[in-house]
Amino acid sequence: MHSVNTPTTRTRDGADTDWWREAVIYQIYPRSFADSDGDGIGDLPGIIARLDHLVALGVDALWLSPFYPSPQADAGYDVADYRDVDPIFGRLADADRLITEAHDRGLRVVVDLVPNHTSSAHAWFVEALAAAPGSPARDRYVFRDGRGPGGDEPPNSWRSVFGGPAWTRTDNPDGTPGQWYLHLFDAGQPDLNWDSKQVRDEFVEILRFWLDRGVDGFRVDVAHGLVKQADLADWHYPEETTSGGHVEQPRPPMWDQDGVHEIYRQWRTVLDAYPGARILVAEAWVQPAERLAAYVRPDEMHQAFNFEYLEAAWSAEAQRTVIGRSLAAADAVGAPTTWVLSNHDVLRHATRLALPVGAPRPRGIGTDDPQPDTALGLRRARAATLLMLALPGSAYLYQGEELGLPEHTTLPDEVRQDPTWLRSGHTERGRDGCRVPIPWEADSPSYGFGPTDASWLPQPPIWAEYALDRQRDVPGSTYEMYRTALRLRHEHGLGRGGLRWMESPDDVLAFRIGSGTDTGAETGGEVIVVTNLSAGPVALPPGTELVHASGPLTATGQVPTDVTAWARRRAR
Ligand code: TEU
Repeated sequence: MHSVNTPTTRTRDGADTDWWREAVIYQIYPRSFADSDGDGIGDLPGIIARLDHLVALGVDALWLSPFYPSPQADAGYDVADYRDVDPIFGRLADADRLITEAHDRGLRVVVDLVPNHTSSAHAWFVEALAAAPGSPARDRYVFRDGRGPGGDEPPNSWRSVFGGPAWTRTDNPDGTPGQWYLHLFDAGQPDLNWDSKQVRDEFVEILRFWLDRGVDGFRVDVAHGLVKQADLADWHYPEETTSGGHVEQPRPPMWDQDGVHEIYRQWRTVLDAYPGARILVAEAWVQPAERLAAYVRPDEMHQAFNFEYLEAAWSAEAQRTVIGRSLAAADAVGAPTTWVLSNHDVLRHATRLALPVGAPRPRGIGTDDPQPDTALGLRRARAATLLMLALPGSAYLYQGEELGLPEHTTLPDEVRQDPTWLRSGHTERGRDGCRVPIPWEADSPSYGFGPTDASWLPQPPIWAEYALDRQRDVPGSTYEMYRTALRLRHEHGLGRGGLRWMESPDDVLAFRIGSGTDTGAETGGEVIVVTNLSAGPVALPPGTELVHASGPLTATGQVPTDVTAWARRRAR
């Protein structure tokens, strides 16, 4: 069994079979990365044209959010055809070219797989609606009769993650009211029935379809949701639908059922039959860390997103606890830990970390909400990033965070597209603010996102300040901070070192990390990481010198509040 302290094994031909154990993986949200044709929606040719950015940044792999044919009821997480590319993003040939061009640059490619639900426009669901109750076509989904007189009430009490009931009633072919179908998300995302052998067989074929095209792995959407408790029992903690299990409550009947693991064991055998190391990454909102670790046992998935880390408060105690617990839980099953601060579902961390510690975390922020302190958020985000990139295991970056992008917190409500806004009856603003197309060039139309001014969500004027061309080669810019961090992380083997905590004041995190082997004064060697979450400056440990920092040190060389410093032992 592997341990996080086991160095990466490289095969003799140079192929890195364990690349994923310490990989930095960059999430591309195709709608918002780069638009080649000027329609205001990003696309695969746009991504290809910008691949060199990822090389310059220094990441190992990219993960693409869904680009498959879809009515876009949930920005592509409603898949109508798992084996093609939506015309708004390009053609299947573009996906092939993207994989090849990424590989040519030494970048691995992970695609998104959405197995919990299809789109309501998927051929299977169209067939199911036309078929009779109890028919094999309906058995691929979760159809039930309603409760109450005339079956007018939903079959159970479950709520959709986006708000409203998790059930929608169908019409019979003759127009009379019919059965209800389950959708844990939008009504346009009917849940599949994973007891169906056809469903299981189909997804194995979908895996092979993309593996044959050369992808290096799959990010598995809602990996904790596929199997439901057989009796579909009522559930009386509605808020629980938005997460994957609270420690204090019984396990919800729709999340983290033991039956999901058999599915991933089967998928693992499918992946292992392919050459190279192809990976499965669980998107599973499951806590505590020990239950999440079950998804990454040696015969299941390779990684699981560490949302407990993402959600941890910006305090030394919370950070120290979550780091320790995450490492222990993953190490117990021989998996690498993962770290993530931002993605397309949460407030960008440059904004989130400015919110008061312990305050409820909104899914989105609007014009009439209190506006977070952008400077404080960025300062903490940079400190958090430099802490994260020093931790052992694999790290996920979300497009635009390398520019220090904040959430767009003043989007007009009329332009919001996240189904959450509508389904919550306009009480939850939803996730549009982290999905705004990113800025490349300050003085170009749509800040270089595309050749025209079009942008499917409006970009705020402050985007000019964050544009890549305003940060490239600018010492101290967020972009250069990321680049240097990724280079040093690689040179010092930070992703694969064992973490050793050091004595430090309560509100300061300090640890040693890295290969520790003597690979020369300029490259390699142990790094000492200090993150100051206390109110005043702290000194670097004696006998060390600064290598990198998330912000300037004080005039006397101390680490100020909300700054992370990387140091090394001073050469004698
Ligand atoms: O998200 C699953 C999910 O449950 C959480 O991300 C979260 O509850 C949600 O974002 C509400 O804030 C995945 C995808 O990442 C997300 O974009 C999709 O909308 C969802 O699945 C449905 O496919």
